[in-house]
Amino acid sequence: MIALITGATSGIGKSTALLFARNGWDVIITGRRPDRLKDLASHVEKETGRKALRLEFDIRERKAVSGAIDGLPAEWREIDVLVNNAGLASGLSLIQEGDPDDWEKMIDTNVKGLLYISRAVMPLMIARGKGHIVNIGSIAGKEAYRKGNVYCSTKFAVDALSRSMRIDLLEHGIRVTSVNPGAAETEFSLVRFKGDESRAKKTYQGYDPLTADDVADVVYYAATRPAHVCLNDITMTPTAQASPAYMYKKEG
Ligand code: NDP
Ligand code: 8X3
Repeated sequence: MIALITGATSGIGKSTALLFARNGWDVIITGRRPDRLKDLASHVEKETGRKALRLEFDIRERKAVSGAIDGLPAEWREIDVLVNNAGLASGLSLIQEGDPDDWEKMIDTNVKGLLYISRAVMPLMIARGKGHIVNIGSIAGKEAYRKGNVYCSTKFAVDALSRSMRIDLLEHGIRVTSVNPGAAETEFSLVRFKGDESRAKKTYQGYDPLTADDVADVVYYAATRPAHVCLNDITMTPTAQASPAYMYKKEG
């Protein structure tokens, strides 16, 4: 069995790739940082004995994405599960003060990048009459929150794409699942706050956030249901979080 996980150099994608490999899957791992891809591939191979194929590209570059999938060696083309995980938030600003460069980064990565890789992989699944696409959405794709504007919009788009894919791919026997996490402690906030470590750390203080492993666990669970079962939409939060805006934090 083969799983392709985008954004596997960090956080949820890295945990997901490891979990699939630990359960006997070969993995295709993607991201922009070659050193991290290399480290993960050797970790996978040493710890699990499974194979890991590295694909280094910026998911915003349509030709690079389609070229990487078109160029897959024959033994890697039978992708059973595509985990559309690569994504980011860039900045946290009121809409009237937002930086259009941040907006473009988020839209190009979270929406267009997801489309590019899906467009390249779906024909391979259709040819086999089976496959599973797991899109990593967010609670930000279920409810908007203050200063979340464009990030929320991209995740609302992911939600709409999951629903649309499920309909369009129905006749091909391809399952589509949306996994929508709340706050998970990864490099997400470090990226959102552009390297400001103390601000990123603060995001996860005063409660127990989700871990990348918690999310990977749910992705793997969804991917390993019997063939006739499709989990459509799974929203998961830390116990201390009820919605993007309601977080119970302990003082101190
Ligand atoms: P991380 O920052 O830890 O990981 C993000 C991954 O996405 C990295 O592997 C990164 O790889 C990849 N990525 C980002 N931009 C690009 C790009 N242009 N081209 C290729 N790969 C890219 O964050 P998370 O693990 O938290 O995020 C994973 C997904 O989960 C995202 O879609 C995020 O929106 C979503 N999410 C996260 C939540 C959280 O609280 N952490 C909650 C809900 C959803 P590289 O930099 O090497 O390219
Ligand atoms: C990431 C979680 O609440 O910061 O999607 O939007 S949140």
